[in-house]
Amino acid sequence: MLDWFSTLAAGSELPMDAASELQERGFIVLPGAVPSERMERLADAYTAAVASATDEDTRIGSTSTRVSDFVNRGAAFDDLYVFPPLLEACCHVIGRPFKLSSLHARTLRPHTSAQELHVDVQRDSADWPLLGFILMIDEFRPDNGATRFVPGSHRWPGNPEGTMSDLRAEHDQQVLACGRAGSLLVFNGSAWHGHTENTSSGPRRSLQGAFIPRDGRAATDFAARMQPETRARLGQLARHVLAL
Ligand SMILES: O=C(O)CCC(=O)C(=O)O
Repeated sequence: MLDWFSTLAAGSELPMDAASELQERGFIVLPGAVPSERMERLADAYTAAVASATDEDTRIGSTSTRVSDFVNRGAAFDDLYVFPPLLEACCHVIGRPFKLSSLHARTLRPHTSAQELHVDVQRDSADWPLLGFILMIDEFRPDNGATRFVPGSHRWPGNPEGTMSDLRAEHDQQVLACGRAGSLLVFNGSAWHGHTENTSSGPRRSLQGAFIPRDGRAATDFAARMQPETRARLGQLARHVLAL
């Protein structure tokens, strides 16, 4: 059997400066992960997939609408979770064999408040370390809810809830992860983060997911949900990443 982890870890698709920034600051933005000429089609596919999802797969929260399982919503989304720089980032952050835990759409609606600063996983969980990623379907800007991060916080022993009295308040070290549509935000799930206020009149659309250690418990059971048409087009690497 192929040793996928060693093969991926030996790759050189993630520039060295990006790898060290991810290690030091806990997040990076990779511009042009999806070339601008492909973004209109991808955004159209996103809108169609969100519109046709069942109520069961759709969660309407206070700021965002989420639709689960973008592994099974069309070929337009296939490249994202096997994007080589993303898988190399997993090797750096997770450090051992990993799998996809979730891949969902998140539309942050216009005129919504900031999310609480949080981490995605507790250190004593089987799902730690977690590597999160967000593909910007729309540009992420200061006025439309760009994700904020507290650089270096993935190395701190505490969590925001143990440290801050108002988790929605600005943190004095926070920075915004802005980028053009098609940029890929990659982050260590222990970094303190959350979306900011969307004061604009437009939605901020994104595809978001997470990778976890292979022996962790995936948020989505991709094996159980696998559609025959998806299975038919999956390559070996995708099958491995989905733990099929
Ligand atoms: O949408 C964002 O900018 C961040 C989302 C996030 O942190 C989460 O859903 O846990």
